[in-house]
Amino acid sequence: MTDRGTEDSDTDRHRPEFHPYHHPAAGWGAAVSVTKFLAREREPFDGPRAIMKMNHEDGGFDCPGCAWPDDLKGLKLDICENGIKHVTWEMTHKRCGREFFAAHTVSELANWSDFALEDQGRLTEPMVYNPDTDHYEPIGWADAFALVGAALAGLDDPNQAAYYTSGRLGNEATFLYQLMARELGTNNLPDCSNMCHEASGRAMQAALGTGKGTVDLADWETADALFVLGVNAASNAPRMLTALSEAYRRGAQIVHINPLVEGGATRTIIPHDFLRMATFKSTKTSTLNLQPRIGGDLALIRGIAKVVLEQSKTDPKALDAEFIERFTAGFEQYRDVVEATPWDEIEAKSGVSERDIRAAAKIYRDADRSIISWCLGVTQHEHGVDTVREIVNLLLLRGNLGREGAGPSPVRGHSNVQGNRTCGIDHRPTEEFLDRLAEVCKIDPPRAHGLDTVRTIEAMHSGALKVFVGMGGNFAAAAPDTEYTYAGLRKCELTVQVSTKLNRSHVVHGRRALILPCLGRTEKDHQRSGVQSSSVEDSMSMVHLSRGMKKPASPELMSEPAIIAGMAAAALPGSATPWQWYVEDYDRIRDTMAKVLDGFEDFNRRVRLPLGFRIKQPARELVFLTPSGKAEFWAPPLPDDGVAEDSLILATLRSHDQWNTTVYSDNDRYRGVKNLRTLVFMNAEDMADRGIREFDEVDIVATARDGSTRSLRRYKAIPYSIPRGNAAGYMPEMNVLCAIGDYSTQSDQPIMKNIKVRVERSG
Ligand SMILES: Nc1nc2c(c(=O)[nH]1)N[C@H]1C(S)=C(S)[C@@H](COP(=O)(O)OP(=O)(O)OC[C@H]3O[C@@H](n4cnc5c(=O)[nH]c(N)nc54)[C@H](O)[C@@H]3O)O[C@H]1N2
Ligand SMILES: Nc1nc2c(c(=O)[nH]1)N[C@H]1C(S)=C(S)[C@@H](COP(=O)(O)OP(=O)(O)OC[C@H]3O[C@@H](n4cnc5c(=O)[nH]c(N)nc54)[C@H](O)[C@@H]3O)O[C@H]1N2
Ligand SMILES: [Mo]
Repeated sequence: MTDRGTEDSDTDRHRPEFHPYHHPAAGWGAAVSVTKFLAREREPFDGPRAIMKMNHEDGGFDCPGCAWPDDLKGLKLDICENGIKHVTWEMTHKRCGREFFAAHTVSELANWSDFALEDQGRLTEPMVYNPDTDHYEPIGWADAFALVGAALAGLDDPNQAAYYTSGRLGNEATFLYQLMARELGTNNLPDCSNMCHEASGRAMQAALGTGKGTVDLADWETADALFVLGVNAASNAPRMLTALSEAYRRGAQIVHINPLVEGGATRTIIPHDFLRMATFKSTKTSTLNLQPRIGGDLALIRGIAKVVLEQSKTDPKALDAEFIERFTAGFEQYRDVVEATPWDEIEAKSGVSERDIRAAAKIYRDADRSIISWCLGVTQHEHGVDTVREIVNLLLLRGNLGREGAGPSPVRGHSNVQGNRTCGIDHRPTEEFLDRLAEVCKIDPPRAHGLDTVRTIEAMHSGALKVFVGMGGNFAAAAPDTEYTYAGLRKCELTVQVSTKLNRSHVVHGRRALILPCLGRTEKDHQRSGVQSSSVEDSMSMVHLSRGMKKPASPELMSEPAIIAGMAAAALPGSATPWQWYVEDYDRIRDTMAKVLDGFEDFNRRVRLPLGFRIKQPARELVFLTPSGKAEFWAPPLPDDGVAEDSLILATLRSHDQWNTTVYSDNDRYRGVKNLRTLVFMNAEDMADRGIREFDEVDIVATARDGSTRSLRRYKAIPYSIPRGNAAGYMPEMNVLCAIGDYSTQSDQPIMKNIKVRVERSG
């Protein structure tokens, strides 16, 4: 099918298409896509102007998109297509006000698509659900807070409420939010991290005594080898393409490890390099692409380690013996386990040949400095924690830690998801943190661990949870087991959603429900002492200020800190915490944070430095806050997924044109797909075995660990370069297939990249 211009009939224009993509990532395709998007959101002028103010050295707001750091030199305008879409999405001129809610019942809206809901534009005033009319109706802020306060104060036990955070929330609001929950008496702080990088945090905490990566962008600029596992960089961290292509140009080796060869894994036009864009010059972004089977990373890394250990018998420089001796524990045991693992097991479990693994190992051995970077392809598995630990094991073998150009580098998701954890969003807080909080804030925080995302949904069902507060995000759509999660939310006595746009979580709600609309990151936040800034922390632990400069979408909007303070003051009438005083001037919140949080000393001054400041990583200084005081090797067994003959392992992914639960269009440019999301990417031979041809309609039936089944009907099969036995399709639609009980026993993360399915032609 070809593009036949404007005379197409409507059906033709929306007909699904699939043409494998052979162009470099970013560049003109991205520019055209941005232009179309800006036009649709009616933002052709404001959009670009806002973007010029984004990510700048002093002033401007932090891109609300991904958590990839800004260029350290602060000189380049390092923007990307998806960042532009993201900002523009927030700045749309469309409004979703009281007239809209008066015109549609909630039952009607529940039948709308996710796209149609968000497409109504920005929410403008607080709304409360009226069960008698089945409409959302306007409510004043004071009444809304009183309603929340009464519901929370009326609970038999503070643990009957949960406070969800999506990773957009700024640090100051984050701090107030966790303070509110803990002053009320609960650690029920589920967050999007529970579905995202929980495995990374737990693995690195255990191995290195810090839950974060240890490298920064300067390290990316000096590494000799970069290993990128389970990241779709061109779509989800596009500014990483700049780092990859610059690395390639200076001669570094780049190894992509991914069951799919993604858009950014071959060539790119550097997103901000307009001259290269104009001349269509692309740069390579890889030296080696390996396609393991889904879930095969641990075995693959083990294979690389096996080669390194083997070489060390004849080549003493293959290992950094001095580093291992001085800074690590558990090496001998690890070595024994690796040496005892046979190649046929490594090949079978990784899906990669010994020869290819040796090629990757050679790159690793030959590099003086290596960075290993990963995202959801590694974490959303039963063995996510073990796999990240194996990554750390491999780094330790050659002392790739605590020096320039080397170390672990998880690619975080939401723009401030890392800051949320740093500032107290954790359902398993440490005793030291709670002690400091108690001392500085004069509260008596609960010590028992709270509920994470999966446990929150289960508690909704059992009746143990009655109030759900969502601070951003779209819990109903993002969480696993869609029907089960919906039913849980509907059982709540009250659901409160603090949001910028209408989404699924507003129309799948509790007996009573509130929508509290807030300022977005691009907007001016006026408080008593003047215009406020909030701070955020990127993937590489840089903390800096973000200041919105756009006129708010509606005069009724409140900032997130102000909404939290309003709820807290209403729920805690006797509180000694000066909630309103904090909101008048965010410097006051920062002064308190400086006393509670490690690494935030002198916060107000340091955060105003031109590029902000970097939170010290003890592991980077080779200080390991582990029980042994050393970096710990760990020798996990290789996992066995045990898939039945007729089953496939399915991974749920993002398309190029979406932000988590927000879908911008039905296109996925780098995968060559147009006008289609209800698809499943399959290996051509797996299709042939089942008598399935391109675009045939298929049913996908997932079998959970407990034997229960969930299904999606009439999806279209697309032949794709993916290992046999594997399949992939889009989140959030495919959350229907993720059973609530199928979470990792290591991280408690839903295993969203490892769903056992059968695919058959629709009957
Ligand atoms: N534009 C845009 N940017 C985003 C987001 C967005 O939705 N849109 N989301 C943000 C968030 S919250 C996050 S967490 C990140 C997510 O960023 P990614 O982790 O890139 O997100 P996914 O789309 O889930 O893609 C997972 C990648 O892992 C691969 N994969 C799947 N299974 C395996 C496996 O077993 N092994 C390996 N090695 N690879 C595997 C897939 O092929 C895919 O390339 O992006 C952030 N940035
Ligand atoms: N099957 C499957 N499911 C997944 C994943 C997967 O790979 N596969 N990935 C998981 C991951 S990594 C993540 S991070 C989660 C994401 O889960 P969430 O973070 O819960 O979801 P988002 O789609 O990012 O949230 C979008 C909503 O946030 C609101 N919003 C946007 N900006 C703001 C703001 O500035 N303030 C406030 N208060 N609200 C705002 C808008 O109303 C918008 O509708 O999904 C998880 N779910
Ligand atoms: Mo995420």
